[in-house]
Amino acid sequence: MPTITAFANSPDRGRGLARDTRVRWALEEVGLAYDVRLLTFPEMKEPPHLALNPFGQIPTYEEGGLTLFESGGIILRIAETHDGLLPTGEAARARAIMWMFAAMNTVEPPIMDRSMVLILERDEAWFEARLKAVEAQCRRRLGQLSAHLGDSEWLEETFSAGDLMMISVMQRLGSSGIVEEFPNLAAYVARGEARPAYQRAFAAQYAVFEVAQAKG
Ligand code: GTB
Repeated sequence: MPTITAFANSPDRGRGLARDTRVRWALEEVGLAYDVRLLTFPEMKEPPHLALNPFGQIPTYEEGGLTLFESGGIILRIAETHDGLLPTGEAARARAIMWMFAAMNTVEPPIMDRSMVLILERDEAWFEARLKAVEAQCRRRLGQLSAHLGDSEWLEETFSAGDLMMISVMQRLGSSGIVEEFPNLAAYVARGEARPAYQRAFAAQYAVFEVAQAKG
């Protein structure tokens, strides 16, 4: 059974935005049971965890003698070693992997920029102008994605790790209302979130938040 790491006390307060959720979702999609090792922020910066991830972050993934970090690398490993997240045809498989990279390298950066502006630059004189600029970038990317998706259910013929990653990335826009400006993308995110595997993953990470709350 693989072991993943997650925040003992996630700053997202159980909203499922920390990146262990996407890994949990992938594990649930392929029906692979897993253990979770919860870490405090100080523990993430100590040698035992740095030996797993030199960047001192979660999530990590341990399976037998193999240790991985980076949610994309972990999900690709899960998808490549189990049925359910990548199509069998070579070309379709390559395109599903391409969508994983598109999510992480093309769509996620402006979304992360927006989060960072909101966290780090709120008191700066340029805050409003900068937020407007990064939100314009988010809208540009989502507009392009929306045009591609059209009325399709998923990015390609069948649900894949590419959809899992793309939906996970867009969730970080949260209550900004930006995803809802593109009704087909809002419906796409809702379709992903309605999947039983996602529901189980969300519930599992939420349970961690509830336990942390109870402990105070
Ligand atoms: N590229 C890596 C991956 O995809 O795995 C990035 C991993 C990463 O950013 N990990 C974060 C982390 O460990 C947690 S998920 N941060 C602690 C640190 O760097 O010291 C990112 C995250 C954090 C918080 C929220 N939130 O509060 O809403 C959402 C997402």
